[in-house]
Amino acid sequence: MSATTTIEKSAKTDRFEAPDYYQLDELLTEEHLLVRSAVRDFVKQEVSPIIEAYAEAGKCPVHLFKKMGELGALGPSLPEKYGCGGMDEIAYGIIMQELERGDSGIRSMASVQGSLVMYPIYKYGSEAQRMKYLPQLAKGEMIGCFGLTEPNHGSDPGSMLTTLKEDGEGGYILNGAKMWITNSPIADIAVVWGRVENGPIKGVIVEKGMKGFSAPVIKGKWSLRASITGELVFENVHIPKENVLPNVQGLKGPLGCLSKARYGISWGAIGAAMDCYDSALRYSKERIQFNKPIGQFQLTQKKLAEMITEITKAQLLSWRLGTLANKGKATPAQISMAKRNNVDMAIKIAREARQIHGGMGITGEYPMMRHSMNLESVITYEGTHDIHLLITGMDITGLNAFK
Ligand code: TGC
Ligand code: FAD
Repeated sequence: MSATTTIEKSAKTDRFEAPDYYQLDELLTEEHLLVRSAVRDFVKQEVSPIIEAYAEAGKCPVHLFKKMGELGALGPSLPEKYGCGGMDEIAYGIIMQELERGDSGIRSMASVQGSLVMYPIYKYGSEAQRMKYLPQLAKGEMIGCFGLTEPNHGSDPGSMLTTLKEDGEGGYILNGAKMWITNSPIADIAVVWGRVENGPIKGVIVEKGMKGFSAPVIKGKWSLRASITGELVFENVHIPKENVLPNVQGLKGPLGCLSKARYGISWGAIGAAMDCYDSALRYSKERIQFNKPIGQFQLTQKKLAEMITEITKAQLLSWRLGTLANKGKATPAQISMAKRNNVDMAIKIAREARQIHGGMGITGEYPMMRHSMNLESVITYEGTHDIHLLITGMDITGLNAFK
C-alpha cells in the first residue's frame, strides 16, 4: 500500500468518538476538558492522517516533537518557570491517553521526553541544569532519551555494568552500553544511569557529540514502528561536573522517573483501547452478515460489552490514581497495578476488536493491528507485566520475590 493511499484512507476514517460509559467527564475540571479537546484535535489533525504511513515505513515523525511542544504535551506537569505547563497529574494523564489513541509510539516520544528526561533534570538536577535544558526540551527544540536498560540487565537494572570513574574534578569517565533506548538515535541529550566505581548509581546528562559517545539505531522492530529505538554506547566519555545530576544517588533515582512514566502509560493504554473499541463498535453496526449487522449477534455483543466494562474499570483506576498523585500519595505499587492492568486490558481489547473486523481487521485501514503490535512493547517496557505483578505481590505480602 503506498503512503499516499494510506494517508488518504486514514484521513477519511473518523475515529473520534470516545467511550465515557460512567459519565467520568463529571469528575474532570473545565481545564481537563479543554486540554483533552486540544490534544484530541491535535491527534486528529497531525497524527491520524499520517500514522499508518509512518508505521508502515518504520519512520519516526520527528517533526511532531516541536508540534507537541507547541501543544504543551512535553513535561506538562512541570512548573511554568521552566517553560512547562504547570498542570496537574490528571491533565498529564489525559494528554497521554489522547496521544496514545493516535499511536503508542507518539505517546512514547512524549512520555520519554517529559517523564524520563525532563522530570529527572527537574527533580534531581541543579538550577543551572534546569534552566539550560528544560525550556528547550519543553518546546521540542531539543530531544532527550533515558538510558537505564542494558543488553544483559533489563528487569534487574540494579545489576547494571555501566561505570562512572571519578575524574578528580567532580566529573566522571563513562563506559558501558545501554539497549532498547526510545529516541536515542535522534536525541540531543541522554539521561544515563551508571554505577560509580565502588559506589552508588548516579545519573549524568550525556550530550550528542561528546567524544566516545554513539547511539546506533535498532532495526527490525515489528512493534512501535513509528517510534525510533536505539542503543547508547560509551567509550571513555568524559562527563564534566556540570553534567552530573547532583541531587540523587541509588536506584531510587531512575525508579522514581519510572513511577512518573508508568502512571502516564496507565492512561495511555486506555487511549489505545478506546480507539480499538470505537472502531469495533462502528464496524459491528455497519457490517452485514446473515442479513443483519454482526453487532446483533450475541457473541459480538459479548465482546463489545466486555470491552466497555474493562475500559470503564481502567478509567476509574487511572482517575483515582491521578487524584492520589495530585496529593503526592500515589505509591509505586499502586502505579504498578494500574500500568499492568490497563496495558493488559488494552492488548486484549485490540485483539478482540481485530476479530470483530474479520479479514479487514488485519489491514492498515483499521488501527487494531498497529495498536496490538505497539502494545507488545508497552506491556514489556517500563517493567514487564510479570514484574509489576511481583511488585504487587511484594506490597501485599511484605515478601520480596526479587531477592
Ligand atoms: P529495590 O531494592 O526494591 O529498590 C531500590 C530503591 O528504589 C526504591 N524504589 C522506587 N522508588 C521510586 N519509584 C519506584 N517505582 C521504586 N521502586 C523501588 C526503593 O524504595 C529503594 O529505595 P532505597 O531508598 O531503599 O534505596 O530494587 P531492586 O533492585 O530489588 O528492583 C526492584 C524492581 C525489580 C521492582 C525494579 O528493578 C524494577 O522496577 N524493574 C523493572 C525495570 C524497568 O521498569 N525498566 C524500565 C526501563 S525505562 C523504559 O522502559 C522506558 S520505555 C518508555 C517509552 O518508550 O515510553
Ligand atoms: P528481561 O528482563 O530479560 O525479561 C525477560 C522475561 O523474563 C520477561 O518476561 C520478564 O517478565 C521475565 N522475568 C525477568 N525477571 C523475572 C523475575 N524475577 N520473575 C519472573 N519473571 C521474570 N529501556 C530504557 O532504559 N529506556 C528506554 O527508553 C526504553 N525504551 C524501550 C523501547 C522499546 C520498544 C522496548 C521493547 C524496550 C525499551 N526499554 C527501554 C527496555 C525495557 O524497559 C526492557 O525491555 C524491560 O525492562 C524488560 O527487560 P528485558 O527486555 O531485558 O527483559
